[in-house]
Amino acid sequence: MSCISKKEITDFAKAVGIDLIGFASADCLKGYKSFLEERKSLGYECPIEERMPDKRVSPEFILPEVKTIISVALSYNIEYQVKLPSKSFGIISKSSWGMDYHLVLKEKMKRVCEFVKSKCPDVKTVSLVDNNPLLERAIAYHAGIGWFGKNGLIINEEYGSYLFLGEILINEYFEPDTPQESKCGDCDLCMKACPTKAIEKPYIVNANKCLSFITVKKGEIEEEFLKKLGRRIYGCDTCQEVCPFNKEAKKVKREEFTPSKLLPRPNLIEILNMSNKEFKEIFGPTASSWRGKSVIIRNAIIACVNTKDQECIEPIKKLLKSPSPLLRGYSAWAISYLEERDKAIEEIKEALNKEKDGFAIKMMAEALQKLER
Ligand code: B12
Ligand code: SF4
Ligand code: SF4
Repeated sequence: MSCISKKEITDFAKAVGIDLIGFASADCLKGYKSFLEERKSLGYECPIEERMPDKRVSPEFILPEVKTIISVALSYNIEYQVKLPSKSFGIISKSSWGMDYHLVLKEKMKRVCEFVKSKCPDVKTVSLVDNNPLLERAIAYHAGIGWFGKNGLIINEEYGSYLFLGEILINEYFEPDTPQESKCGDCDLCMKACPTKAIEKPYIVNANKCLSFITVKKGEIEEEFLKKLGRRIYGCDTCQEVCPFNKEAKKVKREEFTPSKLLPRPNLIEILNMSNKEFKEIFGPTASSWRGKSVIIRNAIIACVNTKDQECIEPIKKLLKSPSPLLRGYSAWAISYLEERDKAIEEIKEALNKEKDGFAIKMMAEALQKLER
């Protein structure tokens, strides 16, 4: 393109704090349609993914004149020492520390688009981060940002895999960059470490078994995942924590991702007692709030049971009267594990007598059955 070069865009993007940038052809996703159809037939697709394979591989549905996709990546591998409380704590994935990355990355991409338009006034651009049907990892791979790790994540040799991805669709042609060969080699540490064996084959993640999805799933969680959730309140970092490329990865100083009100290891009792206002203040500015308060508190209840934390009993007893049937149901379930048997039977029976919601009744009845066996 004559009005601006790849180098000028790259230099400007780096100047506004984008760590990695690459260029991919607008049709780089076309070959993935059959892969998506196979994945769907195997039941690996989770409900929060776009269902229509055509939409997933067609940037022209978003910008009809698109010729190039500029892929950008922002590291969230920040310099930060996590303080481990002695007890009653949950775990928040690194991807949700500090400010919501959608906003942080979009702001930087907006500046890149403005810069391009200042040189090329007629150019059309669309910026995307996460909430879009396109296969962002495949775009990053084709733009040479990194390779597909066996855990499914895009890994860059210098920055590792703690990267957020974004794209700028643009109606101008730029020479595509070269994809990188996988450097995973014989390593299979992520596959071994995954608590649910969600990485069913190298590079293939069954999203329905991934704890990251389970922490945002609405409603009831299948029995087989309850213990495996451990202390996780939002997301899962296990397959990245064990990755040798993250051990060596460059750390970044990034104010935006430094934890503020929501700590990486938040106090479970505070989560259980949280009002709507406190939820908005603590979780609202981060990427972990989109599923709402009840899902986060449900996960905290499960973490209390998994860590056999007696201090959780009183706040959980209060949740038996919560307006949320999900929380009333999970409180009864938790009381059957944490409370002394006779007291637990009495408390759950009292709640069950007043209960009208089908889900909560089922959870309470199952908790009683377990105790009276
Ligand atoms: C739905 C979704 C999820 C779901 C499903 C994830 C999954 N693995 O499928 C859940 C909730 C589980 C999830 C979890 C996470 N997610 Co997510 N998620 C998405 C979302 C919205 C769509 C992903 C998707 O469609 N997956 C389905 C499959 C088909 O797509 P894929 O993962 O790209 O699969 C590729 C590979 O399998 C590869 N492939 C297939 N066959 C083969 C064969 C070989 C040999 C090779 C080499 C490759 C290969 O090609 C596929 C097509 O790209 C994207 C944003 C987006 N629009 O893309 C973010 C995104 C993928 N998530 C992201 C993040 C950060 C996470 C978490 C780390 C968050 C956390 N800490 O909890 C975890 C990681 C879990 C994991 N191991 O993948 C980042 C990934 C950044 C990166 N470095 O790769 C993205 C890109 C969001 C963003 N904009 O930054 N996520
Ligand atoms: S995010 Fe957790 S559950 Fe999902 S594949 Fe990685 S280790 Fe497994
Ligand atoms: S842990 Fe090993 S196999 Fe898994 S993504 Fe990292 S290098 Fe690849």
